[in-house]
Amino acid sequence: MKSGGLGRRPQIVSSVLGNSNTEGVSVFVVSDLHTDYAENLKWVECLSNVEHKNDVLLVAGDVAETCSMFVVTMSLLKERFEHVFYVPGNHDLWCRREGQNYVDSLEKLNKLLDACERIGVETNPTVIDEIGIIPLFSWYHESFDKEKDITGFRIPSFGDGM
Ligand SMILES: [Mn+2]
Repeated sequence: MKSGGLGRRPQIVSSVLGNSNTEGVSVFVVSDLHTDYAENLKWVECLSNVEHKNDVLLVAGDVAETCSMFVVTMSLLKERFEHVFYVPGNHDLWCRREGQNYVDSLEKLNKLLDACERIGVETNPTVIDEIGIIPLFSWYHESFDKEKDITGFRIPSFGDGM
């Protein structure tokens, strides 16, 4: 097991999918699963076990507040998707429900990244079917965005066709 998640920023690695799916890979994005809530965990459990075997899921933070629920959730997702990517959200790093398990949020972050490695969840830049996926460990505020909104482009809901 590698030590430490911070400072671990390797090169982009090509990834070859071992399938001949002519429809190509679909990339889904989800955030704020908050599976500490039973109904949210149920939603994850109900995601298809067969529909997304070739697909990519980007998990954009706030999976759960405890490491144990994080592992349960990410394992369920990895069983359902060929590739699962993860970037941390603020709730994932909270320690208030972890007892004495972690000195601070940075220690917890390293544990979460180690868990991702064990489960097969990806946290490093990777190319899948010519799509570069670059997980960034940083936070965003809408005030950072000075560009005009993109309009006339419909992104289907995650629940469509699930
Ligand atoms: Mn949230």
